[in-house]
This record gives sequence, structure tokens and C-alpha cells, in this order.
Amino acid sequence: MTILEDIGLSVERGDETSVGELTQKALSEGISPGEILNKGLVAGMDVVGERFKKNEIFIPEVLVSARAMKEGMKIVKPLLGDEIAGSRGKVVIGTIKGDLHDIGKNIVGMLLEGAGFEVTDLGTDVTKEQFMEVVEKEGVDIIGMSALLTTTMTYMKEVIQSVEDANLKGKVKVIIGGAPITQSYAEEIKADGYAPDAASAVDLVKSLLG
Ligand code: B1M
Repeated sequence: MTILEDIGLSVERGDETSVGELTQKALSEGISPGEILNKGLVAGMDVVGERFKKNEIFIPEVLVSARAMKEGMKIVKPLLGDEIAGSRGKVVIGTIKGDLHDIGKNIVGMLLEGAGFEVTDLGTDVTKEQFMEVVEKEGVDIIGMSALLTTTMTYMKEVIQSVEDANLKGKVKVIIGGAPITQSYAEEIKADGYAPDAASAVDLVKSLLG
């Protein structure tokens, strides 16, 4: 087994210490940070995402793996420099205004990061102005909104309206998710996509960014 496969396996196992040690070892052997990220950390997290989607593992295991992956990311991220240009795209995520539920949104963010996307997480209770500020300053490709309350999900429409008002509809894609959200609601408010779970959100982002 190569050291990169070993890193991936340690991510799958959620072995934070081993991920950190192996990442350092790989760097000292001259493997590039980008290769460690894509062929080790992200590859491991891809397997975790797939297993989660198939109900072979559950949220606690995903969280432990994501934490292990972050241990490696912490080491390689500052070294990526220009290689970060190889990132698959920028995503801003947040739980919608009035809503404080963030467990699902955090998993989505971690899996997206694990899949090689640059993620700005605005946290919870996020307003349309906050989303648009990041869109305008950082030039993101995708806005990802999460809602867990039937009373807050309606605000997603207002964010989409702000994207339209800024003439960015189509250029910046909007995806939505959360327990009360459905595909038909996404269509109704003209979101670009809906994902029922975090692993599907990664697939959706990949397909939207082609
Ligand atoms: Co709240 N809560 N809660 N709660 N809470 C629900 C959502 C509720 C269904 C419980 C119930 O009554 N049965 C209900 C909503 C009813 C409704 O609107 N129809 C409810 C309520 C009413 C409330 C309060 C109003 C209660 C009160 O104070 N009276 C209050 C609201 C506070 C606020 O937000 N303003 C409240 C508070 C809380 C806690 C703070 C106690 C806590 C949140 C802690 C936290 O998030 N840090 C909490 C919790 C934990 C829940 C339940 C039990 C679990 C939610 C959760 O984390 N699920 C929930 C009941 C339930 O859903 N069974 C409930 C696990 C998580 C991994 O799943 O978030 O669905 P989920 O995410 C999934 C997918 O949906 C998807 O991927 C994730 C992983 O696969 N996904 C996306 C999520 N976001 C996505 C975004 C995407 C794509 C996919 O693209 C961008």
C-alpha cells in the first residue's frame, strides 16, 4: 500500500493522529501537498461520503472521518500556494436567516471541503446580505443554503431573488437542502439544485460545476 492510500484509509478509519503523522511523512518523502490532498485526504473522504450515502455508516462516523481529514488539511493547506488554483470551485454555505440548526450544514461543508472545494461557511442565521457580500467579494461559484424549519425555508427564495437582482442568476448557482426541503420546493423557488443528504450535495456541486 502506498503512503497516499494509507492516508486515505486513516481518514476512513477516522484516525486523526495517524492522518497527521502520515501527512508529515508524505511531505518529508517529497510528495506534493496537492497530491496528498487529492489522492490521500480527499480520496479517503470520497469513500466515506459514498458509504454514508449507501447507509453503510452514519453521521457520527462521518464526523470522526471529517475531523481526521481536517488534521491533514491543517498541514497541507498553508503549503498549497498556487496549487490551490487546482481547487474544484468556491462554495459559500450557511443556514438561513432565523434558523440555528447547523449539524447537517456542517456535514455538507466538511464533505465539500473533503471533495476539494473551497468552502466559506457563514454559520447560522445568515441573511441575504451576508451571502451576497461573500458572492461579490470572493467570486463564489455556488451558494448552498440549509433550512430545518418550515418557517425559515421560505427565506431561501429571497436569497435567490438577490442573486437575480445582482444579475448573477446562472453564473452563481444556488443549491438548497435540509429536512423540510424537497425537489419540488427547489423547482418552485428556482434554485439550481436540491440534495437530500450531504454526499448527494457533493455530487450535485460537482455536476453543476461540470
Ligand atoms: Co430543532 N427542530 N428546533 N433543534 N431539531 C427540528 C428541525 C424539528 C423537525 C423537530 C420536531 O419538531 N420534530 C422542528 C421543526 C418543525 C418544522 O419546522 N416543521 C424543530 C423545531 C421546532 C425547533 C425549535 C423551534 C424548537 C423550539 O425552540 N421550540 C428551535 C428553533 C431554533 C432556531 O433554529 N431558531 C429548535 C432548536 C433546536 C436545537 C438548538 C435544540 C437543536 C439544533 C442544534 C444544532 O443544529 N446545532 C435542534 C435539533 C438537533 C433538531 C432535530 C432533532 C435534529 C436536526 C439535525 O441536526 N438532524 C430536528 C428533528 C429532526 O430532523 N429529526 C429538529 C441531523 C442532520 C444531520 O440532518 O439537518 O436534516 P439535517 O441534514 C441532512 C440533510 O437534510 C442534508 O444533509 C444533511 C446530512 O445528510 N442537508 C443538506 C442539510 N442541509 C443541506 C444543505 C444542502 C444539501 C443538503 O445544500 C446546501
